[in-house]
Amino acid sequence: MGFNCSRFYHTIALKSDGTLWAWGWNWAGQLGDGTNNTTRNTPQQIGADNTWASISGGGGHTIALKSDGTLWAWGFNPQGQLGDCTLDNRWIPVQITGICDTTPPTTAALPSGGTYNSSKSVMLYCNDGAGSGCATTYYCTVGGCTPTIQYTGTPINISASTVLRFYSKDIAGNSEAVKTETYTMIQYRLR
Ligand SMILES: [Ca+2]
Repeated sequence: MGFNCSRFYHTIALKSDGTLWAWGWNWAGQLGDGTNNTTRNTPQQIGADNTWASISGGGGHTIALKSDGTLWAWGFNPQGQLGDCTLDNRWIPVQITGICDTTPPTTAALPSGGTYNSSKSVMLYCNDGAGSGCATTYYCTVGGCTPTIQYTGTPINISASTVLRFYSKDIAGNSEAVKTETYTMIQYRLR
């Protein structure tokens, strides 16, 4: 178990199982438990991840590394000390990429919508250009739906006329507007 006490009354602990715990004064969200100004007098687990590797507490903020080498920060941020390209206090860990990315990614469906006479396996491709990188793509296949199904890279099988709606988020948290592709299936019969 590793400990790090910051100078301003919050404590961060890393357990040997890779989980992260915090308690103490939380005036700027520095505990990372999603609350602000909620003083905690017992250890709170921060998220559910068990891949935390290293921690450091600042004045009102916390910096941590995961075992995959990614850098995360949260808490007090009026001078940009988190490095997340904002001056907003963060109440949960946010990934610090070193890239100030304010542009949403762009997602394309392949094949695109159209009229087909056989079922299609549709892939979604997210591109974030030189930004922070694509994080998650969501889709749904009922007309007018809100995309909430996480696209995992497995093709979406479209065997009947379908309105596919989808969008992606990048690592910096930018979301693109929901896109729509309409697939019309025509059945041919042998006479
Ligand atoms: Ca971006």
